Amino acid sequence: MALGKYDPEKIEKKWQQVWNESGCFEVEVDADKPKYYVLEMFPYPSGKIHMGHVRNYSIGDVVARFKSMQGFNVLHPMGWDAFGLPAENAAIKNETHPAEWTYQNISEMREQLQRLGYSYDWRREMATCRPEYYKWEQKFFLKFLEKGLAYRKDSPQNWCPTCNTVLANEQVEEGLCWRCDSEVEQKDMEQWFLRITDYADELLKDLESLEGGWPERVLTMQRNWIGKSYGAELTFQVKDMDKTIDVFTTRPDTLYGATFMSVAAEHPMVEELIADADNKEEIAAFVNNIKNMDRIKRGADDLEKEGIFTGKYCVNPVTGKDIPIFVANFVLMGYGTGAVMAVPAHDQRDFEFAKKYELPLQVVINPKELAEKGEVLKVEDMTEAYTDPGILVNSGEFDGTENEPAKKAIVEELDKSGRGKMAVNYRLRDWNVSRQRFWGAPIPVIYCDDCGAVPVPEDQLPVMLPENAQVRKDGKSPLPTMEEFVNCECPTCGKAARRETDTFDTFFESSWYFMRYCDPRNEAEPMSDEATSYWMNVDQYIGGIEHAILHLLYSRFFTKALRDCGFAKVDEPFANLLTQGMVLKDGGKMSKSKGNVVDPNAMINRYGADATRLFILFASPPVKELEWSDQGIEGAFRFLNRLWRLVEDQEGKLEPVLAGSFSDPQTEEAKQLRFKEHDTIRRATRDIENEFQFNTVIAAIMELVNEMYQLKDKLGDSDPKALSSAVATAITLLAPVAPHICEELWQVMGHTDGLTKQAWPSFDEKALVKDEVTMVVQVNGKVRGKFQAPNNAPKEDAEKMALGQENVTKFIEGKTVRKVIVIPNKLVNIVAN
Ligand code: ANZ
Ligand code: ZN
Repeated sequence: MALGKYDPEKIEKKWQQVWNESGCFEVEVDADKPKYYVLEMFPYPSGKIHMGHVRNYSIGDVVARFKSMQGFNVLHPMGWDAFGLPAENAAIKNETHPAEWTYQNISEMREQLQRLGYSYDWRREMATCRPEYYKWEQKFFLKFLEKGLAYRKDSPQNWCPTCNTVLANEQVEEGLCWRCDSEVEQKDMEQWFLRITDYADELLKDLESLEGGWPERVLTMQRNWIGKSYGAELTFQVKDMDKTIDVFTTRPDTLYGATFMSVAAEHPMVEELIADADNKEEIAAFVNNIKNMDRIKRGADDLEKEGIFTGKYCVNPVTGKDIPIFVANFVLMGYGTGAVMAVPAHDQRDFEFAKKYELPLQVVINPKELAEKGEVLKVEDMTEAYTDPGILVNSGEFDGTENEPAKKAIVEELDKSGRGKMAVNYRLRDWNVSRQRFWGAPIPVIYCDDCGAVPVPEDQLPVMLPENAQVRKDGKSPLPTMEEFVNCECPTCGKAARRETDTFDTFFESSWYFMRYCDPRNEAEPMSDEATSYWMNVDQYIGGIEHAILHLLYSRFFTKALRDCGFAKVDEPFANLLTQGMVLKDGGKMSKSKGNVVDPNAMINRYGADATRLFILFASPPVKELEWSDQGIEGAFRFLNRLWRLVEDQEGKLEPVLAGSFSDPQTEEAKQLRFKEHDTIRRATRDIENEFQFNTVIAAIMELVNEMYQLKDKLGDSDPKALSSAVATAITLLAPVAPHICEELWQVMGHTDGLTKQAWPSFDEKALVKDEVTMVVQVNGKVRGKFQAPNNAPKEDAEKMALGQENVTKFIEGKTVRKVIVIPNKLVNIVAN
């Protein structure tokens, strides 16, 4: 029976069904087998997969299939990050329930992923919006409360008075609400926080253990986000008041140069400070204005520095001078103490501020170059702050010391009178997990007039999100108006009470899903120790760089917090991280808003899943950007056809041998093919193991296929298995990339067992040693000829052969050979005169 034309649709469906029925990707804990956990960041069920998904999941699939062929017990799960705002907005638009929209999208996307033939253990699939999943988050939260890792705090939030909701910083555009353009206010709200700052040090320190496994730039981003600063807290006396103000500074060495103080608009002292100012109203209005500014902008470097004098002074503890206290827009309450000792000569923000408000500058750090010449930096010469190291000047007893040691010395001096101590500060803030949204996991708390905030008792979990909720046109969460949800009994005193109507930030769900995958159907606990201690941590995590900070940091935090709450014995979630490059089209990012999206479905319809996968993996290494090209996918499709025709042409002649099995070549052609075959195995293995460079793996396989085309008709009957072995090798190596066609061709060869469980072939060193090599002859350093010599011929033999060359005799006639230098397998240089 002729093989016929390559018809991807037919064979892809066929093999997907075979895999599915055989359950070949379903895995269980198996203590006798080494495990490998490969995970791609799970998708938000937006409705359709895009090329970015295809790239992410194709990379993961090759890793999974490759590791499985290498003998690992491979866990490769998939699921849905199913809570979130888009579902709510879509539901408002279509007048449906967010659940309906979400489940519909999930089923469409699942089908698309299945068409691509990914090797997922689908039994482990989960959607985070299901109570079977989020009930464990509610349980974690109760445990966090018990441990003091979760707490409630009043804090200023972006608030839109028209939409009646809190907005994320990203949803505030130039001070206006992204939806209705109303002016955003800062409103103090009680919110639930997780104490991620308790883990700041461990989160920072453990980044060292990820060195080598994570991209350096992600480690740096995490380090910066945690932002550990070493410095000091210094106390300033307020003039004419029985009050002090503490500042956090990283530069206590500049204390003698502090000529004013800047405090945040939210600083608790502001009201008192301005209480008897003549222009109190003006100051209050200014302060209010700052409070309503977008907090992101307030922290930006290019912010126009603004401030106002409070009317009060404090005393510089070392100079004894009175210095004015300002409220300044760039000082943030959430960092340090919310007050800054301003050193305009050595801090750029203070410099700009001082210039604007004509405040005095005092140089206290002198550049070494000037100090050596006996000069001192002059304020008149400065166009910007001098922020580099130097020698202290105008600093009393500390004059002449280098600024680094002066930091400690000055703080020690102040410490004697209780006015200063060394301090560490983190940029990292506790994580606000409250959202005034409907489509999220309910926070399991009940409010009682008498008992306050009471945790929902564990036996009442899960607190279910009502399925009959009617989303509201105005975008507000329907939860607060649903009596049947809100009204409840206080678990402590039994009085009528109200349920919390905020839901968790959706980052909650993605912070532990990788653990639940280890044991997704466990109804007794979130995950068993047995499962997590076998499968965790994730050996290879793959996803976009956009998650470099938040998702990865929250996941690391959760892993540690869950460990400390006794849920799993894991310290770090992801041993290795690969951030895949973006998919581009015509040089720009492929995205809906740009209108340059290539629909994966259309590509699968036209060329098949294998060609789509092959193109994506061939076009560039995983970490680099990938430029979409129509010719590229056509090329991939052509190559698969070429492989198909090679097998078709040999149908009936091929034998069901394993990759690399042919070993005893009788002819030159067979030897040559065997060499290529083993060289391909060598290169493929090396390149996959080196950052998963599938593109060069595929290039090597293409070369092998070319070689087979060259040699197939020249191979004699003396080497009946030579071609079969090489075909088996090409198919086996290509299987992780283009699994359907390879399975089909494997079967055509006569194999009856599937390709998915075949071992990854190993190469034979001996096959890579060529019998003959070409050597160059030089006379006095000039190339005079070439000759064939046996591989690794002894030096004397090579020398003899070189001297016997006709060309060479011509050049040394009448001369004396003084010296012969032989570089084995390469070159013979004859020195003669
Ligand atoms: C005096 C000084 C002199 C400073 C100097 C710097 C240079 P990092 O490194 O980010 O920790 N600062 C402290 N609290 C602040 C707040 N709430 N809002 C805005 N700025 C604040 O930065 C620490 C420095 O940032 C501190 O050291 C303080 O200014 C300022 F030549 O104190 B410094
Ligand atoms: Zn009560």
